[in-house]
Amino acid sequence: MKIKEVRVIVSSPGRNFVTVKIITDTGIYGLGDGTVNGREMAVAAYLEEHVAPCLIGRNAHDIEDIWQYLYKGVYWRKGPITMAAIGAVDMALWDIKGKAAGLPVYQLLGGKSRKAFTLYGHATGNTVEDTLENMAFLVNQGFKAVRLQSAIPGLDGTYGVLGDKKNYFELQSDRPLPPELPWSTLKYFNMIEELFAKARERFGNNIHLCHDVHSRLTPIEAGRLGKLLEPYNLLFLEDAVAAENQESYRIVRDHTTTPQALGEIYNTIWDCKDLIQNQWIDYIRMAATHAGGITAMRRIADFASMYHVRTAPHGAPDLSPICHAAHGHLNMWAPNFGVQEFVGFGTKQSNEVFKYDLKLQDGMVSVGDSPGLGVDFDEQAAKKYPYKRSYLPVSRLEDGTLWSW
Ligand code: GCO
Ligand code: MG
Repeated sequence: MKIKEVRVIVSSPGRNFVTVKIITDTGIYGLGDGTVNGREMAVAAYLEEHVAPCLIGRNAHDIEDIWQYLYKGVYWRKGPITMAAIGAVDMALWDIKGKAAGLPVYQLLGGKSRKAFTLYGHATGNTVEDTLENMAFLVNQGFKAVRLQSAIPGLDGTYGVLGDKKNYFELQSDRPLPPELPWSTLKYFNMIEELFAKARERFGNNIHLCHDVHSRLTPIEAGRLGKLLEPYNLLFLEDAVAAENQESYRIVRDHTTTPQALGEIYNTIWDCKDLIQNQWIDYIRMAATHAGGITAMRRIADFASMYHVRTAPHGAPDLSPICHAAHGHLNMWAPNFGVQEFVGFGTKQSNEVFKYDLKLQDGMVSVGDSPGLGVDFDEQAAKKYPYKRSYLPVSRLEDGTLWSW
């Protein structure tokens, strides 16, 4: 089954997505997601100019060989753009293999390990009360785990919480340049305990709670935060510290029993190797798009399972429904699956463009039996939504110092 054509489509049905369509000489095609938020055109150029010509004529069944060819074979390993390009191609090839076999991808991975997979939804708000109201909305729908984020009093704008009624900064667009948001660790510490204390008071102990710090703390501050939140029994604290230096997590681990989750910006298994091997983290949050596809995610999950680390794939709306579907298949299979982040399958606009075979019920998702990834992409509909330049915000301390986002 030879690869005949590789199409790269950048569209913006609500937000930008990079979609790869690999067409074979049998007529079977596969779809992949290569979206890197705020750097979409770099992936598109990488794919069109450097990757697509090398794929034409290859056997679409040779997923592993193509993966190695695009990773080792280019000399320049790793990096978000390279790995997103590999991720998109890899997903599309698994989609093709599944369609050719007449089987959903989770069957090719080894079959179902569970009936459905558990989600954590997002509750955010401008006040603790608002956040808890949004949490009530999710709890009433049957969600078993919720991530809580609340605006920080005294700071104008907080990560994941917008004043202008849109729920998430990820849905912003039409901004000429990156917006800037202030950060104060002191003010953050002054509010954070109340959020979790009130959530436990109102919703009791039978629901999982998570929180994303977005890499704003130093290791010792993260240790302190973990300790402060221990009474509220979090499922995990996410991205407490930026961990280019994986050793930092030894300090966090030494100071708290609050479980740690990490990995949404990682590209390869090497980025999380020490964290996993030393058992400094509990959940690995890498995404199929950014980590190099299903082939890489499978390897990472197996490696993590040796060290009691579970998977919790990134599920932000800046991944396209194709990546969410890839996670669905991985989550059905992975024996060490933990939880899946969920911010909806898509918007009204993106649902015009992407189709997927996933069913949400009671805070869990089941994956249908469609062959391959069970996704489709309407190229005509996508044409209505051309690419729009868009950026993530930048974070600064109140004195203007650039801070981790
Ligand atoms: C999450 C993430 C997102 C990211 C976004 C960046 O946990 O869902 O932190 O909110 O910030 O995906 O592009
Ligand atoms: Mg995050």
